[in-house]
Amino acid sequence: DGGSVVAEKQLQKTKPPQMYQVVMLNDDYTPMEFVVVVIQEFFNKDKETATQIMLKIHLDGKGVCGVYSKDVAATKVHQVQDAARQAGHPLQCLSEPVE
Ligand code: TYC
Repeated sequence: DGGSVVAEKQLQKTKPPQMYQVVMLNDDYTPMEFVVVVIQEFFNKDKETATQIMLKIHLDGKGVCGVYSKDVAATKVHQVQDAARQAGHPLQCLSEPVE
């Protein structure tokens, strides 16, 4: 009946959740190898991919390490910030909505 058509349309209208990209920023002090290890560990990249992302950040000033749901992206940012602080490096990381 009409009610179930409306219910069906409402179900189909449900949007996927907003995704967030985790962006890493360049600086003059954090060692390249540290950035590569962080990208491998927290963003599940192999060494070659992590190296390419690190070099992109180094050359362009910033780069996307991965795209996640809001809460997972926030966790990645905290993991990077904690690792950088513990190692005494100024590495900065943030998350922002995609689009
Ligand atoms: N620019 C740093 C250097 O020359 C390397 C670096 C790359 C730092 C990426 C941060 O997000 C970064 N040692």
